[in-house]
Amino acid sequence: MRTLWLLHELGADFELVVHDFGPELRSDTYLAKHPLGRVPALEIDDRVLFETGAITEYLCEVLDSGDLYRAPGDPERMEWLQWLHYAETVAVHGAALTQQHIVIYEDKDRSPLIMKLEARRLEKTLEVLDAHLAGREYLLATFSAVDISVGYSVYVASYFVDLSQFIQVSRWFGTITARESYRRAIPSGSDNYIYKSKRYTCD
Ligand SMILES: N[C@@H](CCC(=O)N[C@@H](CS)C(=O)NCC(=O)O)C(=O)O
Repeated sequence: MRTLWLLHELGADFELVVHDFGPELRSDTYLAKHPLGRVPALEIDDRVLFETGAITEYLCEVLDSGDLYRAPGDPERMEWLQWLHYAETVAVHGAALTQQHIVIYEDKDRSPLIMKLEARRLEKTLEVLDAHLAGREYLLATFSAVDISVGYSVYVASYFVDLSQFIQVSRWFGTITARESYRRAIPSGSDNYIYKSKRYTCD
């Protein structure tokens, strides 16, 4: 979704190939694109690139006309890289919670302790974002690819924590998700859409 959101924002000409989670991702054909059988994988210039952070950086490098990227030498380069990678820090807690609440089917196999711990650690990452966003419209001086990267992670987080407790994050998330590119990237009405509930808690 991060990559899709970015591709729309970049106005790129691309073809989207959707794979169900399951055996298809473990086929030899797909494993040749992504050796862990995960999404996304980007096929570009007759080569394949995996890892969303790298995909974000590469797409910005080759397709952005200047607004979304902060190239080496840009005064905001350091912060751009920081938030690009911070997105992954937030995302791993979302991924762990998705695994606990959704991927593991049986209650007996779930761990309330892990669920609580991961939700709390996720909230800590949002506290940092909330403090940073005070007095700022976006993560950097203007909207950039890192708003998309972190925005996606916050989108996942919203299924596991109450975002309204983070006033600045909620305001910023509202602003970035009002963009047409976001609306085009979010899953809609799909039967195999992973989050069926508005919010998952273990209390
Ligand atoms: N750090 C990787 C994470 C990739 C990843 O774990 N993707 C998940 C979906 S968000 C996936 O494909 N899961 C399927 C699986 O693990 O079988 C990236 O950002 O590309």
